[in-house]
Amino acid sequence: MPSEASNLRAIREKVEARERLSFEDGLALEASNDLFALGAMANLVRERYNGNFGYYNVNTHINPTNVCVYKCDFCAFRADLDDPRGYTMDQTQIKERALQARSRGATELHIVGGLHHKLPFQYYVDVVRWVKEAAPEIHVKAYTGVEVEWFAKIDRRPIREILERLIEAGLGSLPGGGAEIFHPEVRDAICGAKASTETWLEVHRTAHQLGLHSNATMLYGHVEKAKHRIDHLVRLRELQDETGGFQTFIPLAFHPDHSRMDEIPKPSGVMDLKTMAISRLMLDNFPHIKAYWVMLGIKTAQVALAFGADDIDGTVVHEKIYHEAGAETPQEVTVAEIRRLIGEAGRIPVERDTLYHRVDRTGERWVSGEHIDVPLLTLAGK
Ligand code: V47
Repeated sequence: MPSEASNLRAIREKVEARERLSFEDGLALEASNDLFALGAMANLVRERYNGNFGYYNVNTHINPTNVCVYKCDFCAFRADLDDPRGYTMDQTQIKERALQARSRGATELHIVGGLHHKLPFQYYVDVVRWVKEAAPEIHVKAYTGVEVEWFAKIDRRPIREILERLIEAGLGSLPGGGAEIFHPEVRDAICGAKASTETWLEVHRTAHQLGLHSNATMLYGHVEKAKHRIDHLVRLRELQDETGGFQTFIPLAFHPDHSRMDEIPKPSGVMDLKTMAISRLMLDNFPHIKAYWVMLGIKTAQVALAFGADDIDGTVVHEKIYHEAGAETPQEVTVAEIRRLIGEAGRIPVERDTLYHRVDRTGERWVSGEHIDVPLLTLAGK
């Protein structure tokens, strides 16, 4: 049996030689508590791909409804149809939110929500249309793979047609939610009713074929084990090999408050940083890894910029999913504060739009500049 240190040494040599890490390598990384060694390896890859840049964007969240047919164990956001907490936004409210985002200079609206028992697919199409009518220049990143599969079910159409109708209405890309943990031992236990792993991957595959980019997430720190996290990353890496359509991976730390798993403690700082680093190392074909400050906390997100992350998301306003689950982060941080945090971490702050173009704010209105190309390397071991 090789010792833990010699295991890590062999992995470091692979990383330095730009070789792909195996499932077993992933497990060895998970078994290590040498946080500095993990961070140093992840940082090597992070800097190879994204140099010294630390990206952020200016965005707003809209959660059009919290009423949801599914009862995922981790969710504190959902409400039943007859729950007094339940809400559904109408055209006026959606447009107001889009105009507010526009006046604050947002380049992106992130739209996700519940799967309402009674709303037709047309409502979700209209949400996109209303936003584009109010703020045509804002990129709409909307609806997780789980929502898209729900639309296909209620509208009795194939996933491809659902996506085509959303694109026609103004959809710009898909967010990464709904992935949770792909392995059936965990998925069936915490959210078995909703879109299967295969369907989630199929929605993203189809989106990529239609020319959309998308993100991917992993919800960690609940009942899953190391092998489930590595399995999750490997499945994403395989789809990315096939399509190349993913932009960013976002590891999401579980927030237990008000959920059906509220007896589970929050993931520790060590787990947050380890998961970030391992994600960067395993997902060698993803251009970006995001430390989503809303869920990690601003301090951990800042440190994560040295553990594989190159992005800390946006100035997020009106986020509900984590805040309902006990996130203590503010609803918003200012651009000045984000830039200061990135700069203090020794990185160069760069504002990007959703599709990773540099944003130029020197004129009266923002404009998207050149695309940030990430030199993804041909892997020797592939
Ligand atoms: O799929 C729900 C997670 C996701 C909890 O694509 C929870 O840029 C922790 O996907 N504790 C939705 N996590 C959010 C999401 C996302 C966030 C930021 C950026 C992007 C992007 C996507 O939130 C859900 C689920 O995995 N979630 N409840 C909770 N209690």
